[in-house]
This record gives sequence, structure tokens and C-alpha cells, in this order.
Amino acid sequence: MENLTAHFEPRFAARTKRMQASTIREMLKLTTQPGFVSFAGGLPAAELFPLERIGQATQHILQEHGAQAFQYSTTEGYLPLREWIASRMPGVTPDQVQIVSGSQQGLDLVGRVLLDPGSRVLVEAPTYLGALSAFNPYEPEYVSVSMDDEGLELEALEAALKAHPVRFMYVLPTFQNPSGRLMRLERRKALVELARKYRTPIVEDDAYAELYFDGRPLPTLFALDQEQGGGNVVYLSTTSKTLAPGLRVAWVVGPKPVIQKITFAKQGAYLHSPTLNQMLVYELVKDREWYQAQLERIRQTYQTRCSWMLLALQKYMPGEMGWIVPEGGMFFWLTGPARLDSLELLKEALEERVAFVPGQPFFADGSGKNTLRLSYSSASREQIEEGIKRLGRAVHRMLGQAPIA
Ligand code: N5F
Repeated sequence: MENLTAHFEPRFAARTKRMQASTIREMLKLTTQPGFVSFAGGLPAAELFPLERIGQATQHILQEHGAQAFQYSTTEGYLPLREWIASRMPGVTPDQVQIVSGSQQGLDLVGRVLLDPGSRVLVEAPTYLGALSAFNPYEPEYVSVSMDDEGLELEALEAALKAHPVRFMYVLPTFQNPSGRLMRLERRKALVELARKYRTPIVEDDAYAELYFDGRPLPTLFALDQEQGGGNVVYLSTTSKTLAPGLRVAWVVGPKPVIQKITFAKQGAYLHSPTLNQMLVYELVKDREWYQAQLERIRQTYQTRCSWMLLALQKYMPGEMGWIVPEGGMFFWLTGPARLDSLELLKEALEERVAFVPGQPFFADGSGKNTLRLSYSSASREQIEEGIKRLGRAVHRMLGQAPIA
């Protein structure tokens, strides 16, 4: 019998050329090997998943809702959950909230309704590589804007906005993935104003909003835009970093016409997010006291792990390596001298049985060869000490220096 597999090759849509395996997902495969230390995936600490609570809540949902929890449900999402999300954002009504199966799906839907081939998307350099993967099938062109320690550089941003119209700018102001940076309040305000001045919508990805170590959270770009009259920010957030990523419950909040288009796009592609999971999330977050305690546990755990990693970096990294000390989130972002090639370093590191994500895929303009991302969220103290020691050895070898014993 003839096998026809090969005849798919010439039939693949042109857009598939821009679809590649995720560097993070590829690295995740390694994490399962024994003895390996991985700082690659931004995996939340599994021991903080509220399993017992999930068990109780599931029982309760089965009693209260029965088969309804397993029935098809609305595309927009479970209304009590949308009401809870709306109540936490200034001037938002539930019809401005679309539940999605992970903010990754939210990014896909944003791309689906806002991008044509050749549309320009302004991104930070670096930016979340998963967003590039989500937008790529819609064939946009990227305009990368440099960052300093406080976020997007405003002069460069204004120059870019003046030079070309862009469909939207994609921004991660809070504990950015990958750089961990926190955009300061003044910068946030200026950014929102510039966006309004140049009539350029902002897509704000706020996956790490709750993961601050000290101090109060800063207002979101969405909230600041609302103060100016609103309507210019599409906002995404998720339960992946606060409850459990396997639930795949997240949301997109924005102007009604955008949410409506996203709903239509979601209807065609995914129908709706899992009914039970949405009910489950609502059941968990509606207990305010418990939810605050859960967030506190996560913040404390990550702050501790972050401080262990900082100590280990100070101990084992050569002076030529620099990093941003995170004030929240899950990542350290390291920058080496120009001669450091983090893809080459990865090969050395894998020999040492330690993994990280090379920085270059986070740059839409292909720069950042000398950068790398380390996640501390799911590593133990021993793993952090041992893993950074191994990585330090690899870096010393790459830079041609003797490692610290
Ligand atoms: O809401 P969800 O779980 O779909 O999260 C996607 C997402 C959206 N936006 C930002 C800024 C994110 O950091 C993420 C999740 N990123 C992780 C990472 O390591 O960069 C997850 C990767 C895990 C994986 O690919 O399995």
C-alpha cells in the first residue's frame, strides 16, 4: 500500500514556516533526567499547588452544579469568575472579560484579531518568546525597542512610534519575562500617555502581577489608561502562577469591541475553556482570606529562592557577568561580555548537567547573544547552589578563566 505522508509537505500553509519548537518547551524535556538541574522553564513550584483545596472545591462543585460542570458552556466564560475579575479592575464590566485557556491562548487570540501579514508589532527587547510564537503565524513585522533598568526607553519608543504606525505595542511592565524588570510608576504613566498621543493600543501581559516580594503592586497600564479615559489597553493575566498552570484558566480584558472579536475568534477555534476548571478557580479565589494566604506563600517561597540564587551567582559567576536583581517574578536575567555566546554556553552547561534558556530567542531582532534566563521558582536550595556552581564552571570555561574552586 502506498504511504502518502510525503504529499503533505508541499501543502503546508506558508505561515507554518514561522512556527518553530519553543526553546523553553524543548528545554523542559531535559528537566526530567535524573541529576539534572534545570533553571530553564518558568515552572511554578509544584509543592505550592493547592491540591487539598482543589479536591474539596471539586467535591463542592459536583454537589452544587453536577453535570453542568461538564457541559458545554459559554465562550465568554463562567460569569461569576468574569465578575470577580471585573471587580478587581477599575471601571471594568464583566462583558469586557473573556476567559481563555491560558494567557498563551489569549496572546494567540489577540494576534488573530489584530494582525494582518506585514502588520507592525512593537515589542520590548527582550520580550516574552512565547508571545512571538503566538503572533508569528499572523506574519507580523516586529519593531524592537530597547530597555533600560526601568523598562522601555521612552525616547527610543517615541522615535519608533513616530517612524511607523504599529498595530499595537506588546508590553510586560511587571517582572518582565525574561528580564525580571519592573517598570517604575513614572515610566508607566509616560508610556500610557505616549501610547494615547500616538493612538497606539497597548497589549499588557501581566502574568507575574501577584508575585512581588516587597511593597505594594504598582498600578497596571490598564488602570492608568482608565484614568485617562480608557479604551487603549488590552490586558492579559492568568492563574498559572498563582494557582496551577495545568488548570489553563486566564483572561483577556479590554474594550468591548475587541473582546467581542476575540469571543468570535475563540468560538471558531476553541468553543470555550473547560467549564469545571473555571468553576474551580472561582471556588478558590472567592475565599478571599485563603487566596491572600496562597499568594503570600508563593511570594515568600520565590523571594527566598531568589535570594539563594543571588548568593550563588555572587559566589560562582565571574565579574564579567551582570544581572538584574528581581523584585518579584521568577527570573534572573544575566548579561555577559559581548564575546559570550549563550547558545555555545548552553552546550557546555548541558555537559555539566545544568540547563537555562539562552536569551537570543527573546529578542525579535535577533540580538541578545550574550544573555540568558534563569528561573528560580521551582528549584530547591541544593539545586540552586549546585546548579549555579556548575553553570559558573561552564561560564568560566567559555570566558577562558579559571573557575572559583
Ligand atoms: O497563562 P499561561 O500559562 O498560558 O502563561 C503563558 C505566559 C504568558 N505570558 C507570559 C509573560 C508568560 O511568562 C507566560 C508563561 N511563560 C512560562 C515561561 O517559562 O516563559 C511558561 C513556559 C512553560 C511552557 O512552555 O511549558
